Amino acid sequence: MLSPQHVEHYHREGYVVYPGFLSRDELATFHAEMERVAAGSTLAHHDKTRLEMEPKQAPDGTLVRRLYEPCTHYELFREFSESDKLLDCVEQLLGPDLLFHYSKINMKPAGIGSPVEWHQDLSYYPLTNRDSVSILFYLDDATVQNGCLQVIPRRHDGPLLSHSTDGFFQGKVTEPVDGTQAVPLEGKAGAVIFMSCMTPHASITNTSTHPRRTLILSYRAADACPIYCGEMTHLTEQNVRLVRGQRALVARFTMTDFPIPRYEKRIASLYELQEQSRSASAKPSLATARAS
Ligand SMILES: O=C(O)CCC(=O)C(=O)O
Repeated sequence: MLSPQHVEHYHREGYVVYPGFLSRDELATFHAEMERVAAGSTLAHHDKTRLEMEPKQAPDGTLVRRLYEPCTHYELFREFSESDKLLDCVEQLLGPDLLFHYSKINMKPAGIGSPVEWHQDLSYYPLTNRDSVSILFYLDDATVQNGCLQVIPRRHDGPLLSHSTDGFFQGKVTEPVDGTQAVPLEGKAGAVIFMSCMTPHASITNTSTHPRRTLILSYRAADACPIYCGEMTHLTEQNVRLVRGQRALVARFTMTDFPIPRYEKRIASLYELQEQSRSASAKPSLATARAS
């Protein structure tokens, strides 16, 4: 369970860190399952429906960038997503009626792990209200050098920042971000970060010799309903499931308007979208993230 101080910190700052949530045994089991899932994948030959490879490696390179939807595809992670230990914390933040929304594992391999530019998660999946939390479990010790998460505190109650250029969604903030406000969240393996879907966050390239693997799950209040049924929403909603309480009979609206994420080309992952945007503009906003 979260302490009252944790809950207060989450609502005030837009995030809270809880060290030691996962035991050594849980970490070892997660690592083994991830290795099983990634085994045999190369840049040239891998299952694109299940994982994404780091692009800057030889065709026979085996460095995975992301495992898609572990809590949908693999029993171990699915059970974890429905565990009381985790859902009790989510209920403290979002209330009794909860939907599992999506999950992923970002691998950030040593020496190459791709950067993530500033973004707010809600920009990707507009909902009728903001009661949505992203939960990041560090599966390795995370430091600034291997690309720990960085957040801008106290921005979750404000408006959504612009994530589009010329009307097309870029998957990242497209207005200036004051990187001096960034707080790097270093933590030991097993730590968890609960973060509002409106908190701007980023992480730099992993230039260290240690991987920074992170399991990410998102939950939302049952009455936070999608307000735009684009292709990405359609795909993601197939994995949405009630994990606690009751389904909502009424959608709760707390926003009067919300930008539609319109993709210029086909839908793409965060990494691909941000890469496309960087090559189009050659001006990464990540340069403003704190690197030391
Ligand atoms: O892996 C990270 O550092 C951040 C991940 C993230 O923000 C995302 O995948 O949406």
